[in-house]
Amino acid sequence: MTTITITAFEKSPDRGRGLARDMRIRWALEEVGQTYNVRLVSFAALKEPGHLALHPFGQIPTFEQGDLALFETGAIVLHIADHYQGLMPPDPNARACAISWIFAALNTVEPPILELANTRLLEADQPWTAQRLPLLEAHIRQRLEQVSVRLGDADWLEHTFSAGDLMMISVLIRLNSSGLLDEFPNIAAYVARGEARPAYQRAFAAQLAVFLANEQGG
Ligand code: GTB
Repeated sequence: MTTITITAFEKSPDRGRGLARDMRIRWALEEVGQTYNVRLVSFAALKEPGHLALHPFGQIPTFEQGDLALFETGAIVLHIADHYQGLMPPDPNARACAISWIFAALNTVEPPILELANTRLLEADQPWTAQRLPLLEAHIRQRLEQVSVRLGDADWLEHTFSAGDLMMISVLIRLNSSGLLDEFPNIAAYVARGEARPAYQRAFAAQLAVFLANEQGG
């Protein structure tokens, strides 16, 4: 099988805490047992023609295998799940449900989480921010409540672990340090279940190793 190469930040701003989006791809590849190479990219190189040919928005991650070059984590995880065993139920209806959760994670749950993160990062000193933050947190709470109701006391969103869970947990992990997950114990436990998976642990260690190597190299 042709080698898989993904891209990741040369110096991730999260200092290897697993928040950059290459983590989702690493995790998916670990779940299906596929080895992969990583090409580390600087922030400057992201916007250069070589990388823009792979990713029109000049971002990470990308996925290359033979003639195929993909961008967008949703598309990449879906591709991996469809081509290797371990992330997609074989039944066509169950597959369609798993895909619904990938879209739900990216289209419905992630946007308010990103809005909160961006407001904290980019608008912290703006006069409107103190009033805006509770509103943004309320948007997130609403989504968490809805996911919490659907999840109930199940381990995973649809019977068995799937690419839908991988994407939903990847999105929710961003809230780990916010305190918001503590309000929804079943979601906190769901995220912890995902993080405890050996494939997640291997992926996390691999991306942390990039940061640690950088630290040592100066
Ligand atoms: N919709 C795209 C996808 O899902 O693939 C979004 C890809 C994306 O946002 N990539 C980011 C990127 O390349 C890295 S992950 N940004 C550089 C740019 O746009 O110029 C986002 C990210 C970055 C840093 C942290 N962090 O430090 O905590 C977390 C998440």
